[in-house]
Amino acid sequence: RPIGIFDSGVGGLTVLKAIRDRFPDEDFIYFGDTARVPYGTKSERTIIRYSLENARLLRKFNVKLIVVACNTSSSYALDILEKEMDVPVLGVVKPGASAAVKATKTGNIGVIGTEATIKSGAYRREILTINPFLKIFEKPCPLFVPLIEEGWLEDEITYMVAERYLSEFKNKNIDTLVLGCTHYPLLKNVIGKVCNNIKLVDSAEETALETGKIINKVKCTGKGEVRILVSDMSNRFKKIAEMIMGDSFSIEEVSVDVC
Ligand code: DGN
Repeated sequence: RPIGIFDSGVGGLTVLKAIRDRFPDEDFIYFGDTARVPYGTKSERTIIRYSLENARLLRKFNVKLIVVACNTSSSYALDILEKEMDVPVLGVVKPGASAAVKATKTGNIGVIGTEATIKSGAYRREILTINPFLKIFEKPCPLFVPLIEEGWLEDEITYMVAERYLSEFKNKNIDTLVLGCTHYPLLKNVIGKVCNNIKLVDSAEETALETGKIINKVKCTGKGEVRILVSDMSNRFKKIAEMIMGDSFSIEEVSVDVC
C-alpha cells in the first residue's frame, strides 16, 4: 500500500522528496490542492474542510499512512484528521517542534511560517508542551512562498525580503529557527546567510524521520512508484515540481469530493 501525502499545492513535494530519499522502495501518492491554494491566508474552518477532503481523497487509494505535508493544514486539522481517518496520520508540526527542542542550547527558538500557521500557535504549543521554559519568537513570512514559486531562490530581492523579516531575530539570542512552511527548505541558503550561526530545522527532514518510525513496523512491498495528483493542472506546477524533485513525473488531474 502506498504512503499518501497531501499539501495545499506544490510545496509539499519537499516532504515527498525527503521521505522518498530515505525510503525509495515505498510507493507514494501525492495530492497537491492546486485549485484551492494558498491555505496560508484562509480561515481555520476552510483549512479544516479542505484538509478533510484531501485526506478522504487519499484514503480512496488505500494508503497505509497519510502525511500532512502542509504546515498550515497540520497546524489546524491534525487532531480532526487523526479522529476521522482509520490509518495513521502524521503532520509536520510535531516532528519540527521536537527537533527544535533538541537543537536549542540558548532556549530561544524562532518559528517562521504562513500567516495562518503562525496565528494558530501550533508550533508554540508543541514546543512548550515538551519544555515550558523555552522562549519562542514567531514571524509570518508570507512573501517567501511567491518568491520561491517564482524560482528566485538566490535572488537579491529574496535576500532583501529575508533581511526584512528575519533581522529582528538577530538580537534575541535565538540559536534555532524552525522552517515551518513546506516551501522554506528551498530558501535554506538565503535564510542561513541572513541568520548565520542559527541552526535551521527542516520540518520535511524531521517528518521523513518520523515516517520511518511508523512504516518500519510494516514490511515494504512497494515498487518505488510515485503518483502525483493535483486539483488543477498547470505548467507552473510542473516547473516547480521539477525544481523541487530534480526529476520529472507524470501529473494527473483529479477532482476532490466536496463535503
Ligand atoms: N503548504 C503551505 C504551508 O506549508 O503552510 C504553504 C503554501 C500555502 O498554502 N500558502
